[in-house]
Amino acid sequence: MTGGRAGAALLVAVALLTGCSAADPQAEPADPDVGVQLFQLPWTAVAEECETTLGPAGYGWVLLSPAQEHIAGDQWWTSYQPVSHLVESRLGTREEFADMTARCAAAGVDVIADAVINHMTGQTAPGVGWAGSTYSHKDYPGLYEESDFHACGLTADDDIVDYTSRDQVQTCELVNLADLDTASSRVQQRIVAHLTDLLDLGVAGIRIDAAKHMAAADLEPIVAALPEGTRVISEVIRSAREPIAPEEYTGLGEVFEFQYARDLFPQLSSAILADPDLDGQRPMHVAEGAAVVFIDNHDTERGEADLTYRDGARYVMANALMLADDYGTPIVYSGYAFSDRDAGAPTDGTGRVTADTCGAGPVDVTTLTDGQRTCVHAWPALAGMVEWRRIAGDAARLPGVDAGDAYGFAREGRAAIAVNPGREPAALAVPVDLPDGRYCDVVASGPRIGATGDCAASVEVSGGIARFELAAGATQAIHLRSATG
Ligand code: ARE
Ligand code: CA
Repeated sequence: MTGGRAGAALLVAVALLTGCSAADPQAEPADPDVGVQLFQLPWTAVAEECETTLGPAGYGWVLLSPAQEHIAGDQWWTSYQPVSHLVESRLGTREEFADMTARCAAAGVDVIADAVINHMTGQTAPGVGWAGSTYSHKDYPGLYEESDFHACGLTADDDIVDYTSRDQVQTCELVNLADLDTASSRVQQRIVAHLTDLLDLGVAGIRIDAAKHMAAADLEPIVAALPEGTRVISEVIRSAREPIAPEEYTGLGEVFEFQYARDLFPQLSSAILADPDLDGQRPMHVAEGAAVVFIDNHDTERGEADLTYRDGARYVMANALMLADDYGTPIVYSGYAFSDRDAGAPTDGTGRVTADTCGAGPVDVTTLTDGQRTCVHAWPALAGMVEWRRIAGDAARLPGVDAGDAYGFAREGRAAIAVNPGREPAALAVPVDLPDGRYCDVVASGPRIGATGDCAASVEVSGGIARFELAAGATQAIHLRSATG
């Protein structure tokens, strides 16, 4: 990370000139860069989270669930079957959407919309959408007609069967979802109109749902038609067995890097952690500036993710390591408890999703009942690590140390973290460039800048060594501004 090294070099130069230690006790938090996915959370509740938890904790952006009109039904995934481009859904009205983006912006939080533009519904029978629009599989009156859709003709029922076939993946139907002919300029114009509408309503950018299922060349003119500075994050699930790679989409903006969590999970389950390549490109990862990294999302928590909200401290550990890293832009995931994969968030008598919000404070994951919000973004440990990351800023990630099952590393002159994924308590000495003293552990205590509450746990630093005492399964993290007294 060249910026990090240059920044660190500058700090050292300043320290030499002023005769201070390299550690700068006045370190100001860097600009927020961490995102949070508030899965299936209504717009009124998102606005409240921006004001009460996200803005104050220093999150920089929030990813929504899709906002457009969708098919009727209770399942969460009805959101991913668009019926029209009206911004009316079980998550809220157009007015509520506009109010949310304004309130989030005022709280310093950008809003990123989830744009479902590869397809319309997967229904075989005609129906009526949430906002009253009628439709059938390949007919959306006033918007799309049969000729606007692909008819791939490559499989028996035009559904994607073989992900090793680029043509199938991009022109056949993903789980029977009517596949738009995204190469057509007529379709592109309608998509651009929808995205422009979302931007006019105040979003800062978009997630492109199912981007793998559209040729990057189809997406290029769409993205080029959006205002300069629009943030674009493509969902392209990496698979070594498939021809379509996330790298094809980095010309459009960022991509979700699915390999990141896949690399981390086996390290945590085996309790053998190792440094990533700290100087070069990480294998099987997109270039650092293009990567949005995450431990889980709404699909992987229902599928491949080893760790989810249910895992409590180990989930915190995974998220803390991600937030402490110097690769990519992290996004934290926050949804609701479920045992049925398809179950939607709780609704009121009218079918609207209820606007549950989170107070600050720890959540006992063992007592969550189905439908209850997990509030992961508000967990003190996560909010504490968001603060830690802002203090670490662009300081270099230093080589890690390990002892038994414990592993830890420092961000030069700013912060240190240690984890113990093993089954026994462990002590770990991490070299840090911090002044001697006691430092509050922000994982146990939450954010410390401006905090008035007690410090729940602390770590001693002396002679350039932070001495962590880690219970089995524990994570501890300290930073320049978490010194006690
Ligand atoms: C639902 C029903 C289906 C039904 C369909 C149409 O479950 O049985 O046929 O409706 O009626 C979500 C849900 C789906 C849901 C769909 C539409 O997950 O269950 O279908 O909404 O309501 C691939 C794609 C990737 C996609 C994942 C899920 O490449 O883009 O599949 N992820 C996004 C969203 C999803 C969403 C959609 C796309 C659709 O995040 O939430 O689906 O808008 C390998 C490949 C991956 C592949 C993966 C799974 O890993 O490399 O590319 O991901 O397998 O197949
Ligand atoms: Ca397609």
